[in-house]
Amino acid sequence: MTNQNLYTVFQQRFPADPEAVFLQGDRRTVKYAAVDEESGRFLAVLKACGVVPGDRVFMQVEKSAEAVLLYLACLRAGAVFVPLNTGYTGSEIEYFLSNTRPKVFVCRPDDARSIAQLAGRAGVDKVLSLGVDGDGTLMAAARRVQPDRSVAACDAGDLAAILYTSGTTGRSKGAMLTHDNLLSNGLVLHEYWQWEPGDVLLHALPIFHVHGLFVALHCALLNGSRIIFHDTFDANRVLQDLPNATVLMGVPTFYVRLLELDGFGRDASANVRLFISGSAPLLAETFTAFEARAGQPILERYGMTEAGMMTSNPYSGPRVPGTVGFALPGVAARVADDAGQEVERGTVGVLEVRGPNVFAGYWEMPEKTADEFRDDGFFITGDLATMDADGRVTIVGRAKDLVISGGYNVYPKEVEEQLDLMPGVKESCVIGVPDRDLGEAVTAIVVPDGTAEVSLGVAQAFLVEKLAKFKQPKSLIVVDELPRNTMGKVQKKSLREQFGAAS
Ligand code: MCA
Ligand code: AMP
Repeated sequence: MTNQNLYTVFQQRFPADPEAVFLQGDRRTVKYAAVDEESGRFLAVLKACGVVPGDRVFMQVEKSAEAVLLYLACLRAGAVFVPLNTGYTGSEIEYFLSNTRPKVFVCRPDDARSIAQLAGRAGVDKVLSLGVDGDGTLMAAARRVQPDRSVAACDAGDLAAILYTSGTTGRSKGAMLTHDNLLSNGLVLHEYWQWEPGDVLLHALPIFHVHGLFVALHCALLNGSRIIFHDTFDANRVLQDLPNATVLMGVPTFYVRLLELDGFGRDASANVRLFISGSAPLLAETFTAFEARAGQPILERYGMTEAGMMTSNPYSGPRVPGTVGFALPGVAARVADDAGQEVERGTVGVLEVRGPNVFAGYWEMPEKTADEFRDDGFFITGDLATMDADGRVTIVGRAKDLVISGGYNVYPKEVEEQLDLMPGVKESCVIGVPDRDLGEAVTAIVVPDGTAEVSLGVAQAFLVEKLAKFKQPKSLIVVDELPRNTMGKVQKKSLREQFGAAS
């Protein structure tokens, strides 16, 4: 049996040219010829820490070429890579530690002390640090070891990564992704988006979520492409580098911000053959304005942590604004009613999918996993959609209570639970209101109990240690009471209507 480790497929596609560039980062450039050796040093350090196949490795570090090489080292070790949003706070990390119990935690140098304390309490004693300037204990150890040349033998169903995703119950769940989930999706996208020799990817997404870590990196790796690697998204810097790139992947906010720049237009985009958007709905007005300015339409696709990419507008055929295109090859999609029965074409239902892209379940949560699958293996996305006679899918809303802010998911329940603990708050409700820049902005609606002052500033200060910044309310509205239906359930729809004017 051949080794099903995803890294072996990347390795086979590394360009033969010794000068071929893999990552052209903000501080350094990594050639493809150096990837085996550099990731091999990290691999040797991981092994010296006792990492064996199946062990979890946490990474919460700033974006850097080294962070990518660490991901590749984890694949090679057969370890399960667990990337954490750099915005997560101590209390969020504490939960992840107790949930998936890593063998090693790689953190930012500045966090080394606090993470060591949290990790120690969870029985995790191997904490390494990795900074953006080649600093930290991981780099120091990597310089001292000989590169390990091995790639662990894996089956297709072995776990490659766990990505945390929140849920309507408030607690995060670890979505288990296998080598085959990642490889099958990468290969399909590579072909569907017609990657070609010479393609250069402009990468300005974070690398702790599916979009930046898997969709973007894997397509480029499978193509042996050069990646212009920006540490953070800055529209001006993207504009500067567009003439050197052929593909850009981003969340809708990227495109909204590019359109705000006078210098953005046909000339700047002339070398780019593909602008891809996903992670949140792309407004039709953004699509139209972009096409008029850039002279080419954005290609919108649709995905989810648990299922990678599921649908995409076509590369060659019409890209229709407001739609997310067709089920990708190998992915079966249906729009179904509450019982999982396909509804008539054009009717709204919940989108369900099945295919090699669909995850292996939530880490140690068999009931939660079972809740989200039908008996015939279809995964229930929780997104409301329609499918036309040709199979084109339009996402029309969400059955799950979710706010997407700048491409980051925020589950209102998690924020409400914290706000309800705040002095002066009787009860709270969190909704997303339309926001020109972020798509939706987290908004808190609070009923005070009169015992303490309640304001946006007070709430943000109260939440600072508890919730990542992107989950915190951008505005706070005080009301006398929350609207409820006869069953006593808060009517979020009516709050959205009342307070949902675009900002
Ligand atoms: C940053 N902040 C945010 C967000 N990002 N607040 C709410 N929502 C956000 N998305 C905070 C910052 O901490 C900062 O706080 C303040 O808001 C202003 O930051 P700003 O400079 O405007 O933000 P930025 O640094 O420019 O970031 C905006 C961004 C970024 C570029 C849109 O959020 C981003 O890269 N989003 C991509 C997310 C992503 O990759 N999603 C994919 C998930 P302060 O000033 O107080 O410090 S994967 C997925 O969804 C599926 C699988 C799929 O289909 O792809
Ligand atoms: P995540 O859990 O972070 O992977 O986010 C997945 C969710 O993002 C999906 O369930 C959708 O609600 C949303 N999403 C991703 N891409 C799109 C898109 N192109 N249009 C609308 N919603 C999207």
